[in-house]
Amino acid sequence: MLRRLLLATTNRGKAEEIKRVFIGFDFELLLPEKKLEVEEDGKSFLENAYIKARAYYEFFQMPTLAEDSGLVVPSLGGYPGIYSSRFYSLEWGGVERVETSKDLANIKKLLRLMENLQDRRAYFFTSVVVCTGGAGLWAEGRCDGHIMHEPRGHGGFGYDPIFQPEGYSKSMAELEPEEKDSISHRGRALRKLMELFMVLK
Ligand code: ITT
Repeated sequence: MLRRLLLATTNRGKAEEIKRVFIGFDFELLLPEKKLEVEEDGKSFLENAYIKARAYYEFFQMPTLAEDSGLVVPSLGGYPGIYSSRFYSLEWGGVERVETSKDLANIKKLLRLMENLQDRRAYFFTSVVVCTGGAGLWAEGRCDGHIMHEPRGHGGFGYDPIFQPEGYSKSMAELEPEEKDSISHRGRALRKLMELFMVLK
């Protein structure tokens, strides 16, 4: 049975990665025809993923998958964290002007704030939620690594050019797409979700 799932995201990088992990499984993934203005005012990735999934489910009335993710840097007190996509615009750490793209402004701000930091450990985290109204499923994934001193590579999106995954001498943006999926927070969370789908089939 082919199951339809709405992907509640406006981030193309995310959507591509989610679609890749679903290849070979019996799902038809749909993107929303309309972007909803959802206030992501939760205090955790999980809360925000649920807020998005619920809002899209209620509007489109179909099973919806949403995810909330970000980069956590413990030596910066957990920032950018749940503010990862709009880190450049936060008063915290000083507002960074967007010259070419928001992703680059985020990277520039993070490198500026970490210029003199020895402890460069960081991790990507994601919470994925599937909402069907009366019930939901969720899974989480994490990918550990370090923040590099300058950007490298052109793959992926967001902070990938400055994130060096543990055990690699390349940035996340230098990995092949399937290689990123095999170790990424998103790939890990989605594979756990698949296990749940299989068990509950
Ligand atoms: P939607 O809410 O529409 O899904 P968004 O980009 O606003 O899109 P989030 O609020 O979850 O989504 O923010 C995620 C941000 O975290 C994203 O914009 C990147 O800056 C960063 N991020 C998440 N996963 C990443 C990855 O795999 N590689 C690099 N950066 C990532």
